[in-house]
Amino acid sequence: MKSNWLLLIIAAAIAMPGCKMKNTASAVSGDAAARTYVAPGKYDELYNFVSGGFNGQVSVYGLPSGRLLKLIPVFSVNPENGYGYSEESKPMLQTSHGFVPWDDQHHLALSQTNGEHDGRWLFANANNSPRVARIDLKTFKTMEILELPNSGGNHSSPFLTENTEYVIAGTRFSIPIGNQESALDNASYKKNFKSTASFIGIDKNTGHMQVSFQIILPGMDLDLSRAGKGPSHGWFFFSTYNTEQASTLLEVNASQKDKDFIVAVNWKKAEEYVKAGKAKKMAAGYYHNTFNEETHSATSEIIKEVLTLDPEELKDFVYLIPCPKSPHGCDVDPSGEYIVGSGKLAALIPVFSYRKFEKAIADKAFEGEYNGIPVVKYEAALHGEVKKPGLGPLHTEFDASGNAYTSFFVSSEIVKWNIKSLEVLDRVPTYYSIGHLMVPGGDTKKPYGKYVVAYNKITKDRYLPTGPELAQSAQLYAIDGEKMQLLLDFPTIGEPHYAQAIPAEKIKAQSVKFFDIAKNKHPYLSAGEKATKVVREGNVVHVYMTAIRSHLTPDNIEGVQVGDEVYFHVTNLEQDWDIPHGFAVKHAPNAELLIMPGETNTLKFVPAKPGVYPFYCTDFCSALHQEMQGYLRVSPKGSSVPLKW
Ligand code: K7E
Ligand code: RUQ
Ligand code: CUA
Repeated sequence: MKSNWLLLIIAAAIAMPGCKMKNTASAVSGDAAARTYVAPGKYDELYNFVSGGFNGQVSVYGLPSGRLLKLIPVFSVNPENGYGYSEESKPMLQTSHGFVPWDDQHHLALSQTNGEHDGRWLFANANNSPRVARIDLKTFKTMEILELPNSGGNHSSPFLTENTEYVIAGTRFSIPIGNQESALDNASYKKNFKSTASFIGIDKNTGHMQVSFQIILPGMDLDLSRAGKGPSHGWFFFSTYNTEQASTLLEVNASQKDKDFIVAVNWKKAEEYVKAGKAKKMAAGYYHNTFNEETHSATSEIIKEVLTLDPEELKDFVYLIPCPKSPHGCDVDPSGEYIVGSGKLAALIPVFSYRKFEKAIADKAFEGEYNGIPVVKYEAALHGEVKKPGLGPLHTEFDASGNAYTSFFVSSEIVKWNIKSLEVLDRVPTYYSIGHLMVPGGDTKKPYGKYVVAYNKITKDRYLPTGPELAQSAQLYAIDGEKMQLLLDFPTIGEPHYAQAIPAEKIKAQSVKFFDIAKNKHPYLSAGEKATKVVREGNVVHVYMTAIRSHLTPDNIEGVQVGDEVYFHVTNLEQDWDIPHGFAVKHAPNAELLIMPGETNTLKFVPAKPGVYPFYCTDFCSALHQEMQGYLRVSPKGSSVPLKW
């Protein structure tokens, strides 16, 4: 019965009038449904973490079902769980330019040990206000956000080294260092504008981030990057565009050169320079925000300086490899030997060999210098070119059998090719216009293979129409056969760029179910109902409140006056999985709180008018959920009504 039903759907799709892409339905074969169907109550095989683009958040899907499991707020506020609204989470979004509750989130990186995903942390970049975040995969919570100094746009980020020694972040927009004002002509650009590559050291045990050093590069735009691995461990590769160093990127201006560069950085050598005291201290002022697991609260620290390295002075640790026309993706294969550049305007894909590159440096096979940095001869570092693969190559991922998968924006397809032979093996259309693509584990030494997911820029007619504004889209393809096979479409939250996926086993067992209230060190904790109270300190009122099925304590509060700063510190006393309580106060603009079992969260409210303000639990938690409510009496300023609860 089930398969007949499916055939009907497929037949209907083919017959659909106005279905412009004839391939759409025929590209899906009969077993696609069986391969993506995860029965109710069954778990998916993989977690898929997907960047949210200009939504600023990260979403988590199950694969192969494409089911949305969770939205993790990172660089955007999220009313659903109070991120960015609660007093505890607000410091996470502080920057040297104030509270920035939005960003453009492009890339994700799962932490690695020995070149394999270890399931500990997920790093995310903010492109606009340069920041890097760390999400803990035990709680799926954003635990840390580090602002980056001397960065004009944190696009080439976060990409990490084989053992998560560093998370690397490269500037997309060159800017004058220190961000002083400058005229915007080509001469000023060449003189004042620089790009930076930040090497963010990661603490092995805690995951804590700090800017270990920055490399100040000439004013070209760093676009994407990857760390070397295996033989190329110790190196890091960035793609660049606008090596003309033009202040305007009108095509004539910035793409006049036949080739831009891949920037190869020997970070082991950079480390030595830093150890030898050769880095320069530069004044800075950037935010480092961390969420403390014991107090369940975030704090901000301002860091005053940064160490910088200049490759025009310190030699032999930065080299350039010519790469045809406006390279975008810069990807290293699982063996660590091949580096794939993707020129957006090039009709071929150059593949470089690490061994040849190494030899070229040893032999000084340079074609010249660029701003004092040696440029290796193209042919000397080249393994070969994939000829006429498609139009507009963007990104490349790898399987475990020596094949590469490249996304082509202009021709809207995924092309599979062999890394050694450079032969094109297969191509499938994407609906429509793919940006990134992802093979689970495709950036590691051991790809899990099996699927490739396309993250598309244009959705058009793929789903029921929802007016001019449509959800963005991902597509799942099987790659375990000789030919790629389209299995599934699923909508995404925000614009998906890069994504990561990891087998569920690596995360599932360690997932925290609730917080141990005995370990809660929040300064305004109420460890039980007896500990609840209301305390006035001048015009600040602290309400120590508890929530447990099915009441809030205290539930009637009097003696608060107009203009008081009222802080409701609500502790969820439950010690059971999936029993959160919510909290909202009538007219309080700070959205709501969602308090997990064992946690304390704070909502700030400054009443502007006298009256009676109901408050209540917003999350349906028990049969008597509706009864979880209370009243706040607000009297005029100077009133003699005493504090009472
Ligand atoms: Cu190609 Cu920002 Cu990674 Cu998007 S970038 S597609
Ligand atoms: S109540 S179950 Cu408002 Cu009907 Cu929600
Ligand atoms: Cu607590 Cu609803």
